Amino acid sequence: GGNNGTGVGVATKTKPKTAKPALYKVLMLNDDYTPMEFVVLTLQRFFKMTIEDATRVMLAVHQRGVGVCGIFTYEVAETKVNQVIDFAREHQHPLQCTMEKD
Ligand code: TYC
Repeated sequence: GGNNGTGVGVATKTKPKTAKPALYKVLMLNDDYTPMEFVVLTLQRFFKMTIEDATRVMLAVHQRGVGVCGIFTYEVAETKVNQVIDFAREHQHPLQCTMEKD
């Protein structure tokens, strides 16, 4: 609030800045064995993608080797990576997922 040495206050307000959290990309990795349909299902389930967006991301990963599923805070990204890896393992697919600082 303003008070320029006069003792007279001016009602100003500046927002106290809170540090923005670091963000992390969750990356899906290609492999030769996981069925395309399972990758699409995984992207829909854990990243709330439509079937159209999930298919686009899956095909990009299939063609380029890696693709971004989303960008999250550390804890959310870590949870999603673990959910994907657990889901794939349960279905005996080698699908892998990782995270990197954005
Ligand atoms: N390459 C796999 C196949 O041909 C499909 C696939 C796509 C696997 C994306 C993993 O992250 C992945 N069946």
